[in-house]
Amino acid sequence: MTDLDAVLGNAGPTGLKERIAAELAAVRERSLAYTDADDDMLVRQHSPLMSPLVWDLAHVGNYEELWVLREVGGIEPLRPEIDHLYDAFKHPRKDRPSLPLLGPAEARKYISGVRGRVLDVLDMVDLAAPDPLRSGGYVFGLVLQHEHQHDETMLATLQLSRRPGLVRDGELPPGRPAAEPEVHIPAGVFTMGTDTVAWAYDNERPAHRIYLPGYWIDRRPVTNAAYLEFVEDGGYRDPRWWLPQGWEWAERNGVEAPLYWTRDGDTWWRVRFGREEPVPPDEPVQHVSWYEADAYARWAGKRLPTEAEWEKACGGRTYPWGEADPGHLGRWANLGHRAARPSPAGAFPDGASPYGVEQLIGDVWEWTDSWFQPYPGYRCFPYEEYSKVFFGETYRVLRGGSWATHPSAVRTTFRNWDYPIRRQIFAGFRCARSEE
Ligand code: AVJ
Ligand code: FE
Repeated sequence: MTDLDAVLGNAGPTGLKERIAAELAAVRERSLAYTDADDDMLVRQHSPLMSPLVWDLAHVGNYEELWVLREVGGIEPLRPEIDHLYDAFKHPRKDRPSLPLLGPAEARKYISGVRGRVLDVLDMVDLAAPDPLRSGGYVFGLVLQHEHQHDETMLATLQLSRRPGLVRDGELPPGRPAAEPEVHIPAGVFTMGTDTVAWAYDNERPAHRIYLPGYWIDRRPVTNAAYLEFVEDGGYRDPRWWLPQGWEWAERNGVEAPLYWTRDGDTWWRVRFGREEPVPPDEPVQHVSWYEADAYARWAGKRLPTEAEWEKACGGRTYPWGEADPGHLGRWANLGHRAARPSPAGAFPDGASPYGVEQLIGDVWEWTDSWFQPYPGYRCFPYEEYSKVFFGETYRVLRGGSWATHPSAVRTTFRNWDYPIRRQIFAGFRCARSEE
């Protein structure tokens, strides 16, 4: 199958344009829902880690203008004087509130003006053109995924704000008792990354063969109940489990449980979008840093999987359950903010990989042991600031997406990354171990 067929399916180029238009409308509805709040809420900085929500809102429109209108459409800048405000490399997040940003009403007007012209470009563009930005609608995949990524960032900001009543919750299927807690993956070669997924990022390419010795991987992400055993066993007070930098980070910041958790007598509570509730035992733990995940794994006599081990456990398909787009049915994974939380362990048996590993996609991003590095044969496209400038031994890779990740913005080859101290993202983990 060529790249183009992979995204066209049976629909042909017109079907692709319709799908893109529908996805653009859906992601914008999402961004507007997360910014449907009073102006003070939108311009305020809720945490030095995050931008004001109104920055994310205008930034997604500015990104769309740069890539679709200017780069592909050849259209002159609409408001060249604001470009620098929304360039993530010009101003660090903590400085963004003091910039002369567009206000909420102005930002909404700006992004809707951009969007109108984007739909004109979509109408005229040849999606079968050889140019890699046009071919298969790549540039539209780029802006769609980008906006969904910022929508997830906005959810993290809304969670940090501790303001109730702003984020919709929903129903999830119940959990199931575990079968065998670990799955054995036999030694052998598998293909990591992709050459064929049409909207894959440069960092997911090229596909390459990797040999892995046999290993065991947890069938499901580590739950709150399991993590609590580590907490109650004094895991946070025992340097044997921690890397020195992680130990120092936890000591300096008084970290003794996942972010948003507090203890009241024998009960642990968490704050979730401004409301307190008891920590649910069966959900995957979330809001832990890489250092905490790594310490838990050592305490448990295991280790974090490498990203190759994580990806191999998916079984070599676009999704663990096969090629079916997760967007249409809620059958395979907890993605796209169906509810504002991870689903209990075992809630998605149909989403298991051919090896029987569950909940790889959705629920919580999973920390891996790997640094964010380029694959052999990596070629930067279409710009260095998405992936290339982040490669090195600074960021750890996360895989699989969370409950907040949209289905169009994740697949088994998708790579996310963050600093090992970060906990505001919707991240948890599963463990692995080598064969004896
Ligand atoms: C892929 C989630 C690490 O949000 O920092 C957004 C994605 N790049 N705008 C981020 C991104 C440019 C990025 N992550
Ligand atoms: Fe961005």
